[in-house]
Amino acid sequence: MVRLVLVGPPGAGKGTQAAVLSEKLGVPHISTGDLFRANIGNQTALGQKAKSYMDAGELVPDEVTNEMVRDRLDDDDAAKGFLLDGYPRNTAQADVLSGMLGEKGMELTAVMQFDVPEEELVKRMLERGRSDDTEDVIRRRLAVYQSETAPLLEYYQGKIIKIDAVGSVEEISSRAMEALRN
Ligand code: B4P
Repeated sequence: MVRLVLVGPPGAGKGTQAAVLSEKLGVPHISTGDLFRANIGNQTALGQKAKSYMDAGELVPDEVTNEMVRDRLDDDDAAKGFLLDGYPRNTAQADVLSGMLGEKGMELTAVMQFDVPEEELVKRMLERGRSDDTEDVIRRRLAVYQSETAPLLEYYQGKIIKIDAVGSVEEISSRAMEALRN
């Protein structure tokens, strides 16, 4: 049973690798970014709340994010393990996650850190061109990562598996699978 958290700066390829790894590991891929974008697409109240934050490169408020994840982890398929992509994104969310898992008698297997130099991140996001991939918003998201998300690396000390996430998608997923086996 694998319960994995993927951490890395915006554009590091968390979503790309999560899709591959969830297939290989046979566990659901739970992406807060994708859940928000689906809510925006469906014009739900949650989507309306999230949109202005995402467009500005800020984190969506914790209450909204935590409740959305709690609902998703209550789904039956998450009982067999999961890959959390983009959550938690700060230590307050990590505390909430730890509480949610504790209530279910679960623990994280590991936290996978995707390591990519900043120039490469900016290049990937500008090429992708999602609506929040403009130069100004990218800079803001990178700054938010440094101040809010990077402290998770300390928080999860002892559980971190660091992956060199430069290379082809296949090379990186092989590195990740190899690291998980060890
Ligand atoms: P996310 O949807 O999580 O997006 P991301 O961090 O920008 O991207 P990711 O690392 O998944 O990169 P991807 O695989 O797409 O977040 C978006 C926003 O949602 C946040 O800014 C925030 O507002 C909000 N949000 C999400 N979670 C939240 C939370 N927990 N709390 C509060 N707010 C939250 O890859 C990027 C690009 O690189 C793609 O174009 C891809 O094709 C390319 N790529 C991937 N791998 C590559 C490789 N090996 N080589 C070259 N290119 C590659």
